[in-house]
Amino acid sequence: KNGFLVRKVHADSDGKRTPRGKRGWKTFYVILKGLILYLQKGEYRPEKQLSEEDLKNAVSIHHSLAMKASDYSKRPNVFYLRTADWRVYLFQAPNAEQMQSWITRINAV
Ligand code: I3P
Repeated sequence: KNGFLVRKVHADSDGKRTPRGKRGWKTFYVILKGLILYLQKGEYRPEKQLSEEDLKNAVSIHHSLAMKASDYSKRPNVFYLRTADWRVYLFQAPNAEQMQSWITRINAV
């Protein structure tokens, strides 16, 4: 599965609150491949190699949990992703259907 998502980093590993200045929303082209969510910055080109930065942004979704962010009302269609090492991301999907589809796919891994 792939598509555009807007990401906010809420907590770094061990659940430590992500510091100010690193909490902004950023758009990525997201590719779910195996146990990894690849986040590609900029325009999506299938032939493009993942850059070093893209690899740094990649998220392991092994033993992670995705759920609708019902308590977050500033933007619509937002879900949480909590990873095995207690990182927390918010992802905004383009619509409710896409949000549900990402949640289902991530939790099915
Ligand atoms: C963050 C940015 C986010 C905001 C976050 C800010 O600043 O403005 O949009 O989250 O608030 O810290 P920066 O880009 O400098 O990291 P919201 O959009 O959810 O308000 P927060 O620290 O209360 O999460």
